Amino acid sequence: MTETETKKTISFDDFKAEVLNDYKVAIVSRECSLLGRKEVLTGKAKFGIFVDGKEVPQLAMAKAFRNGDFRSGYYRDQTFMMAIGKLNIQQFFAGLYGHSDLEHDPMSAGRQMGGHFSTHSLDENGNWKSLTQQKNSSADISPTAGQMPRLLGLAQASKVFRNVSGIENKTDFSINGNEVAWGTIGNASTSEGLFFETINAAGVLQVPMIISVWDDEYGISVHARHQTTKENISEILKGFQRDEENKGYEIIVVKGWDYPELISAYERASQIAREQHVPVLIHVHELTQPQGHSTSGSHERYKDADRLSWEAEYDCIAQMRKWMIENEMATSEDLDAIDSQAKKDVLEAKKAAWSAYTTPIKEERDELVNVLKTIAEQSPNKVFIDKYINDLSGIKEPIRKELLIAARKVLRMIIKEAGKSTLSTWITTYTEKIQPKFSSHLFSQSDKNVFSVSEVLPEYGDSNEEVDGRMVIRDNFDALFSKYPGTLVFGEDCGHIGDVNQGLEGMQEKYGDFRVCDAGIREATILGQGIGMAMRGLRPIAEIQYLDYLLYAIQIMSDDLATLQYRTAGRQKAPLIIRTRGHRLEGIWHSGSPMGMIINAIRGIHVLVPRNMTKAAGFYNTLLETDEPALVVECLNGYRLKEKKPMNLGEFKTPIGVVETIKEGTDITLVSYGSTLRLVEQAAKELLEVGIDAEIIDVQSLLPFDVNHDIVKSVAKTNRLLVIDEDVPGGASAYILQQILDEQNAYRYLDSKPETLTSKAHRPAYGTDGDYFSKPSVEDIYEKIYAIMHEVNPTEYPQLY
Ligand SMILES: Cc1ncc(C[n+]2csc(CCOP(=O)(O)OP(=O)(O)O)c2C)c(N)n1
Ligand SMILES: [Mg+2]
Repeated sequence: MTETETKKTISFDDFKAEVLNDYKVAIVSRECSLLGRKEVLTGKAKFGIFVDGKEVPQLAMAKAFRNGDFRSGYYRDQTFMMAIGKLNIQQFFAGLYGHSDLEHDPMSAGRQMGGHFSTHSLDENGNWKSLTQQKNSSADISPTAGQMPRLLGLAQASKVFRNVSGIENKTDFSINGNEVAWGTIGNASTSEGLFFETINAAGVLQVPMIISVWDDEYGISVHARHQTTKENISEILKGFQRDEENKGYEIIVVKGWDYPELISAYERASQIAREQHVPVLIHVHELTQPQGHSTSGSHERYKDADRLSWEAEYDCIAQMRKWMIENEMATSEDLDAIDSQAKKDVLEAKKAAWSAYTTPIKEERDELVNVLKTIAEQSPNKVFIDKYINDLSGIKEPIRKELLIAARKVLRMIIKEAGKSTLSTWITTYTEKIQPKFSSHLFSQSDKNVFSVSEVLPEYGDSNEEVDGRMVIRDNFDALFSKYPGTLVFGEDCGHIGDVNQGLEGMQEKYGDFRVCDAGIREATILGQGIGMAMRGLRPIAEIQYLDYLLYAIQIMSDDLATLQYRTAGRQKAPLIIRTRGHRLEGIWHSGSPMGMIINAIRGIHVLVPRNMTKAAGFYNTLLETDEPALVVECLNGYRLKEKKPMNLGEFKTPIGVVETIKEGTDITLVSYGSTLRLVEQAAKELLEVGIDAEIIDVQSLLPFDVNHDIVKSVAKTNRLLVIDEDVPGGASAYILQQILDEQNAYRYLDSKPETLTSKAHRPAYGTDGDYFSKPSVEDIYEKIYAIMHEVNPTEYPQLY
C-alpha cells in the first residue's frame, strides 16, 4: 500500500467507525422511545413524548455542535442530547419516571415531563460554570415556539461578545463570539407568532442562529395544509434568503432520512453561522413519527394507509441502515448485532433507573411502617392502623403521596394518644425533607440572591438643586454602564434618541450601539433577547416601552424566565432586568397598572414598583449585584418631576422586599406604591387639617413583599388599614391585603374593616377627566379614609354625604 492509500484506508476506517457509532446512538435512542412508550402504557410513567422518526438529522446537528454552543429546542431532541453526551439511557428513564433527584434526572429533577432537556450552566452553589468548556442546552419549555425568543438572545450574545471589549470573565462564556445558538422547532409550531417574530428579528440582527425545522407534516393530528401556507415553511420564507445586495438568511432544505446530505448541510450551516454571524434555517422535511405524536393517542386515527406505509419505508433509521449496507459500512449482520446489543443495554439501564427511582421511596415506606407499628401497639385504634400498615406494606412500588396520605390519616385517629407526637414529628420531618424536591429554587438560592445586597442610601451634596427625574435615571445608567462592561440595554427607541423619556440620552454615543440599542417593535423577542443573553453571562436590561405592552411579553416572562431556575432545580439562571414605565398617564393603553395580573403570572421574577427615579435607579444598582431577574416599573408621570440628584450614582442601593414608611401617623395605615403614592400623600396632608393623622407606607417591592413584616407593626399601632391601588378591584390590592392579613396576621390588631380603594374595573379613559373618573383621586382617597374615621367617631367626623 502506498502512503496515500494507507491514509485513505485509515480515514475511511475512521469514518466508518464514526458512522457505526452514530447508528448505535440512533438505535439506542429509538429503543428508548419504544420502551418508553411501554413504560407509560403499563402505568410506570405518566406521559411520554419521544424522538422516534427524527433521530438521524439530530446526529448531524450534534456533529456540528461545538463546546460553548447552545441549543434552544423542544421535546423531540432526545437523540441530539444523547449524541452530545448529555443524556444517557438511565437518565432518559429517570426523566420519564419523574425522579425528583438531580443526580438521576439532571434535566429537571423530575419537575418537567420527559423530553424536556437541559444542561447545567451553574454549579450546586448557583455559580457559573465555564460554558465554553461544555456543550449547552437551555432548558426546554412546553408552549410550542416558546423556545424561539430565548434562542435569539442566545445567538445575540455571541455577537455582543465578538464586538464589545472589556467584558469580565468573557472566556467562560465566549471565545470571540464563535458560538452558535441552535434552535429546533416542529413544523406545525412554526405557525406561532413567536416563530415569525424571531425569524424576522434574527434576520435584522444577523446573529449566529441555526433553526432546524423538524417537518413530519403534522402537528399532533393536524396536517400541514391547516398549518402552513403552501404547506412548506422554507418555500414561504424564501424572501429571507440573503443575496449579493441584502443581508438575510441562508436557507437549506434537506431530507430527514438522508444521512450524508444531512451531515454536509449541518457542517455548511455551522460554518456560515459561526464565521459570518449569518442566521441559517434548515428545513428538514420528509420526517416520520413511527409511534405517533405522544403516548396519548395513536396516529392511525389521522394518517391514511399510504402515509403510514411511506413512513415505514422512509423511517430515517431504516434509510440510514440501507445506505450503510449499500456503501459497505457494515453488513446487515453487523447492524443486527448493534440492534440487539442496544435492546439489552436499554432494558438494563431502564431497570436501573426504575430501581433507583423506587428504592429510596420503599425505604421511606418501610420506615413509616415501623413508626406506625410502634404506634399501633399502644393504640386503641390498632385495628384501623393495622389496615393502613397492611395496605402500605402491600404496595409494590409506593409513591410519596401514598405514604403521606396514610400517615396524615392515622394522625387524626391518634390525636389524643401517646404515639401522636412520634407520628407528627415523622410527618413534619419527612415533609421538610421532601417538599424542597418539588418547591426549591423558585428564586435564586445562591449567595448573590436579592437579599444579599444591603441598602446604601443616596448621598447628597450641599446644593439643594433639583433636576428632572429622568436625569437621575440617565446619569445613574451612565455610572452603571461604565462600572459593568457586560451591561447592555435595548428596546424600542432606546438607542438613537435615548428612550422615549430621555432616560438614556447620550448613552449610545458614549457606549456604542451594541450596548445601547434600538429594537424593532416586538416585545416578546425583546424579552427573549434578554433571557438568552443573561443565560450567557451578560447583564442585559430589556426595555418594554410601556407597561401596557408588557402583555406581549408576559407569556415569555411567565413560561420561560419565571420558571427557569425552578424548572432546572437551580442549574440555569437568567439575571435579566426588565425595565418598563407605567401607571397613570393618558388613556386606555398608556395608563394601565395591571399589577395583579403581572405578579400572579410571574412568580419567580421580582416585581419592583419604585415611587420615583432615585428609588428606581437604586433598584437597578441593587439588581446588578444579584443574580436574579426582576421587573422594574418606573412611574410614567415621574420623569419631569424634580428630584435631588444623588452624588453616589451607580452605588446607592434600594433594598428589595423592604417597605418604607414615608409619613408617620397614628390613626390609620395607608399602604400604596408607585404613582398613586403622591395622591395618597396629598390626601394625608389634607386629612391632617381635620385632625386625621395617617401613616403612609410605600410597598416599593410587590414581589418579594415586606419581608420584615413592617406593615403589621404599623397596623398594630393604628388599628386601621386601607390599601390604595390604581389596579382593578381585586387586583394587586387583593394580593397586598392577603399578605398583610393572612401572612402578617394583621387582623388581630384591626378595629375597623380593612379596605381597598382601587380604580374602576374598566380600563382608564383618556384625558384628565378620564383619569379622574377611572382611577382613585385625592378626593376619593380623602373621603374613603374619612368614612372609615366617621365610623369610628361620628361626632368628630360627621358624614360627608
Ligand atoms: C402554545 C401551545 N399550544 C398547544 C400545545 C399542545 N401541543 C403540543 S405539541 C403540539 C403539536 C406540535 O407539532 P409540531 O410543531 O409539528 O411538532 P411535532 O410534535 O410534530 O414534532 C401541540 C398542539 C402546546 N404545547 N403549546
Ligand atoms: Mg410536526
